[in-house]
Amino acid sequence: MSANKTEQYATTTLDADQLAHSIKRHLQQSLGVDLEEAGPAEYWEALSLVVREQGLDLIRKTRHKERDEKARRVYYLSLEFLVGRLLGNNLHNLGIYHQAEEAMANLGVNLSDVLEHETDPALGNGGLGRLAACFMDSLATLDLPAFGYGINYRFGLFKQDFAGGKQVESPDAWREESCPWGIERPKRKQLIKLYGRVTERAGKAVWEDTQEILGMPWDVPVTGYGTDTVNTLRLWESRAAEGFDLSSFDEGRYQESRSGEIQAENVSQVLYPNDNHPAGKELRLIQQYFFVACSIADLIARYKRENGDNWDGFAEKVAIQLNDTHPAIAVPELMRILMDEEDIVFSKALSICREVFSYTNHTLLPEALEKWPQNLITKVLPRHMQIIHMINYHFLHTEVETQWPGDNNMKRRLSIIEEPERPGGQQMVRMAYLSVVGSHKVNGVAALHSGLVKTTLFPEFNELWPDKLVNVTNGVTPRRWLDYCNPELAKLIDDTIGKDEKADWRKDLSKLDAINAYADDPAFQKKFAAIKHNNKIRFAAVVKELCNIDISPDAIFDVQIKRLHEYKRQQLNLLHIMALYRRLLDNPDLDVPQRVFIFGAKAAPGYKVAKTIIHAINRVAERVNNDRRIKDKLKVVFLPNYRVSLAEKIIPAADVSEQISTAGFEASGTGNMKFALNGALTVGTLDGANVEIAEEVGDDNIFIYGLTVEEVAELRHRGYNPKDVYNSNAELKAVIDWLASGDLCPEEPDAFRPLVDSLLGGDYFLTLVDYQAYSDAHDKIVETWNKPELWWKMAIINTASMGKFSSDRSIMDYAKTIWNMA
Ligand code: GPQ
Repeated sequence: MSANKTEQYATTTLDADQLAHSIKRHLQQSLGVDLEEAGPAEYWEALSLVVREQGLDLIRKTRHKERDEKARRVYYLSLEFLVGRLLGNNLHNLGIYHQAEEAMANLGVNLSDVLEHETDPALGNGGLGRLAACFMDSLATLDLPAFGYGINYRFGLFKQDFAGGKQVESPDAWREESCPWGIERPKRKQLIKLYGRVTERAGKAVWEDTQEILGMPWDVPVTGYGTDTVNTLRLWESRAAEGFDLSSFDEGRYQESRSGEIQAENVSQVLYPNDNHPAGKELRLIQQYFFVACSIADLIARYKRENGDNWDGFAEKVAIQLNDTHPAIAVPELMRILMDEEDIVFSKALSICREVFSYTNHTLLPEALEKWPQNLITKVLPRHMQIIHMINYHFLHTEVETQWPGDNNMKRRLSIIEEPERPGGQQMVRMAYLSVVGSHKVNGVAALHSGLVKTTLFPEFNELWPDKLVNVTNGVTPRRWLDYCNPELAKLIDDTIGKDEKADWRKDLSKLDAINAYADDPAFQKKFAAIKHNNKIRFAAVVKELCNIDISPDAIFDVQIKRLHEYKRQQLNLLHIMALYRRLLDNPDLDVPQRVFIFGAKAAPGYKVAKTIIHAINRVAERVNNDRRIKDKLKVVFLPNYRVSLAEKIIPAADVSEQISTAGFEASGTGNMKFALNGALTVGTLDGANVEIAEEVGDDNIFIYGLTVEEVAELRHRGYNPKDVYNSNAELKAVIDWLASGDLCPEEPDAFRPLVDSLLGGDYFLTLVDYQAYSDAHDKIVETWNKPELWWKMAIINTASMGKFSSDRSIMDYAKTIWNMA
């Protein structure tokens, strides 16, 4: 897999002079800008074009190498790739960051100012999309042949602002600010079909009277660190299949003539802004099928170019990973092509599918498991609905029947088609079941989660196919999430453990373990703490600029950044902040360290309670930040428009990482890994990958609190009334009453009602139950903060113990246990 030393690290040999020359050339010849006119934005674009050239050159070489080697390729199908800014990351990966810095300096420009001009491509919602981006980085870094397939949305995730503390959304037309990364590839366009009907001719199914959409691929080069491998992220854009109708153009009905085109273009217009909650809209189903059908046709064409028409070898060359159930329609799509276009019989087609596909589950939330009305699939994809029935029939009447003979109840439970509970209800297609039945492996994303997938989500499947359900714990790329975002810490690590090729933790994160030896070393602690302090100073300037709030770098920076969701429990953090504030009001001279609570979160526009939580946090922030009585001991900051580029600034500056989901709900979490890697201490429940983080750092180096999965189940079984907790905890009662009182939002006294009702009327996410333990955990945090040697020792151990959580390790796990590629 790895080449010799010179090859591995000699990705590109451009020096500063050559770079400066190419930058000038692009400024003048690609952008048509004079040197004197160019500002940071133009320099950003010119340098990006230089890097794109390098990327394209290496993509071509990678393609030739792969053709010669004829290895298996993995195709990662995902509706989201939250890649973040690309220029700085690509410069790092290509090994020309410092040369670029020098080239820019020679041109009188500061590279870091230039990098700030890149708009984040927000082609994802949260963890699921960001994971796909980390995986693409690791696949290239590990020299694995891979393509990412997704959608080139015109509008990424909405931009967020606050008005009176409430979330306001606006569209993010990210490409309009220019995006030099994508390269249009008309030669590889695809035509896909929708709607229509299925007839039978000469014993064969014919799908006809369809509408057609054109899929135009845009290729984004994905560089790897310290390697010449550059993979492709191929994002599809929808277009009208035919040009406009000239006769109506002649009649002066231009708008009308283009109406067909506009409909087709709609398909790739917007990313649905829901996280852990499907939208259930027809256009979303069409998006799913559109990108799946384009991708499958594209990969089959590539297979045929390289291997000819022999389907027997297909599964040896192709592995397809389904990132959640969003691309699950790929299973009947490949079946359709094999049966209807390639004349392969059903049973053989199904076994090819099962060799090729595998599926990653990212959630246990029942409402997040995708189901589509059978009627809708029949309308949009009539042939696929027939094939789903064929798969289901085979599955129930051979496989389920063999395992549980005559057990109709089991057939009903495992059927891909869910029968309506009430008469008149509709049949629904369970996309998760379709994915399990169509795949050879199904994985959860952390050990605890994968265990629950086996025992609570798919227990019958696990009995039927005991080797099918496996775990692959998530990971994050250490290139972006340590090297790039925290250069001072990266350098301290290099200076401490060396940076020859062998010791490069950037390629083998387990090398960080050597830092454990320095956890007690006062000199090392001093350096480590100084770096954190510098990061906090820089971040405080960002807060000042964005929010006009002064925060002290000497305060504890306590951070919760992630999508807003009740199961993630930002509301628990809020209740505790309100209590801290009241404690300070009761006793303004309380001898406590200064604390800053920092939030970043977008709420799905239709998610009422989530939006109420944002509003409430902002109102509490306003009150707390402007109260002179508490002498700056407490500050609350809610950064608007949280996104990858902000995360890169917040995480290196964090002291405390809030990972406080109700146990059993956060499949893994990946922010938790990024914080610990950058030396923040976690306060968290035994949920998702927190469990494995605790194992790695040791129980003494993490603040674990709250109910476990088992205790949650027990409590639900016993029955739980939130009012009991409310009435028995005076502090908690006081803050909830305060929320409900209207005092924080006098112009709309009922504004926080949805939140209060959710807490007192059921409290499904057990916020109140965990309150006291959470508050106690925070007391322990303060106690530890007051012992700096202990604090920094713990922080260092956290950084040193994160080796397991590199996405390189995750990808090697996939390659070995699922893709059969290593
Ligand atoms: N995740 Cl189902 C999302 O970000 N969006 C989703 O729609 C679903 C899951 C997350 C999940 O909540 C996190 O716990 C994981 O760490 C992440 O996927 C990646 O696996």
